[in-house]
Amino acid sequence: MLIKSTKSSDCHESDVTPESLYLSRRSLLCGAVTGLAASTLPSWASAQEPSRYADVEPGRAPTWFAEKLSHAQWQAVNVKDEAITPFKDATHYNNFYEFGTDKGDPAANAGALKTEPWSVVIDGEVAKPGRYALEDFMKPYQLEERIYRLRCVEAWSMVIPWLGFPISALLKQVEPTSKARFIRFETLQDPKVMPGQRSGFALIDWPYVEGLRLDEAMNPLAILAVGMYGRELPNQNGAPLRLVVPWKYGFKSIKSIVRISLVSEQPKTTWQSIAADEYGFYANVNPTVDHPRWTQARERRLPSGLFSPNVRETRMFNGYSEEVASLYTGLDLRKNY
Ligand SMILES: Nc1nc2c(c(=O)[nH]1)N[C@H]1C(S)=C(S)[C@@H](COP(=O)(O)O)O[C@H]1N2
Ligand SMILES: [Mo]
Repeated sequence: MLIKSTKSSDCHESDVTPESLYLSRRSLLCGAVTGLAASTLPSWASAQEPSRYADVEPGRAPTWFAEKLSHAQWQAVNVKDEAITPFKDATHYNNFYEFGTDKGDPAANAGALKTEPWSVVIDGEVAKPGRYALEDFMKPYQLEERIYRLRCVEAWSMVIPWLGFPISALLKQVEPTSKARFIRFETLQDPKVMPGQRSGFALIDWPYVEGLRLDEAMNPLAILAVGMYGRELPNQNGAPLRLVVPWKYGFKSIKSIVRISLVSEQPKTTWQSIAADEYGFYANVNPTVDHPRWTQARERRLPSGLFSPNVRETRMFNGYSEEVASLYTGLDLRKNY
C-alpha cells in the first residue's frame, strides 16, 4: 500500500504546530501520507477532503483541484519553530486593492469574483504561447505544500501553508526563448466585480502588474499557488492562481493572475509606478534597508494585538538567505531595493 515512505526524521509537523492546530487522522500518518496512491485511500479521505488545519472554512473546490489534492506532497517546504497563522487571520487581514484598501475589504468584497471558468494567457518570448483553461494549465503539475513566511512591506508577517508548484516547472513547459530575461504577471481587470478598479481616487493604473528576473523565477522557492491551508485559495487571497515569492515583500506576490509573459525588458511594476522611491523592482526583504517612512528591522507577526504585539526581528531575505542570496552577488541591495 505504501509506494514511498519518508523517514520519520523528516516529520517536523510538531515543530510548527500551534496549540490550536488540528491534525486530521491522515496527517498524523505524516511521511506515510505522501506515498498513498489515490486509489488506496480509505473512504474517509475521499472526495470531500477533510482539512488538515483548524477552523478552516471549507471551500468548493473544482474537481481538478480535489483530484490534485489527493496527490499533493505535504510539507515539501516547512518553517521550524514558527506557528502557522490561524486561517481566520490569513483570510481577514489582506491586501488586495482591487477589492478595497482596508484590510477587511477583500474578505468582504472578493466573494463576487468568479474563478470558474478562468483562463491564463502565456505569451511573449516563449516557444509555446497559448491561452489555457486553468484546469488544463494545471495538468502537468503536482501540488506541493510550501509553508512559508509572508512579510508585507508594511512590517507585518504571517506563516502560510500554500499549495502550488514551482514556476521553474512552468518555464520548462512553455520554453522561454533566448531573448526572455524577465517574467511578467498580470492580475484580472474587471471593474464590474472589483470595486477598487472603479473608484476614481485609485492611484493604481490597473491591471496590477508584477515581475521577476528569470533566474529568480527559476529558484525552487518561487511558486504559483492555487491553494492554502489544504484547500483551494479563498478569493481574497488571490484565487484561483497567484504568485508566492517568500523572500520578497508581499506585494510581489501578485494575485488572481490572468496573464504570464516572458519579456526581454524589466517590466514596469505597479508599486514601482506609484512610488519608485519607496517600492523597488527587487523588493527583497531586507532589515538593513528601511522604507523611507518606517523601519524594516522588525515585524509584527500576526495575530498581533495591543497587549501582545508579537514583534520579531526581520531576517535577511525573510529567512531564506541560504536558498536565494547567491542570486544577488555583486548587486548593491541598497540601490536595488
Ligand atoms: N493583484 C493584487 N495582488 C496583490 C496585492 C494587490 O493589492 N493586488 N497586494 C499584495 C500585497 S501588498 C500583499 S502583502 C499580499 C497579501 O497577500 P494575502 O492577502 O494573501 O496575505 O498580496 C499582494 N498581491
Ligand atoms: Mo504587502
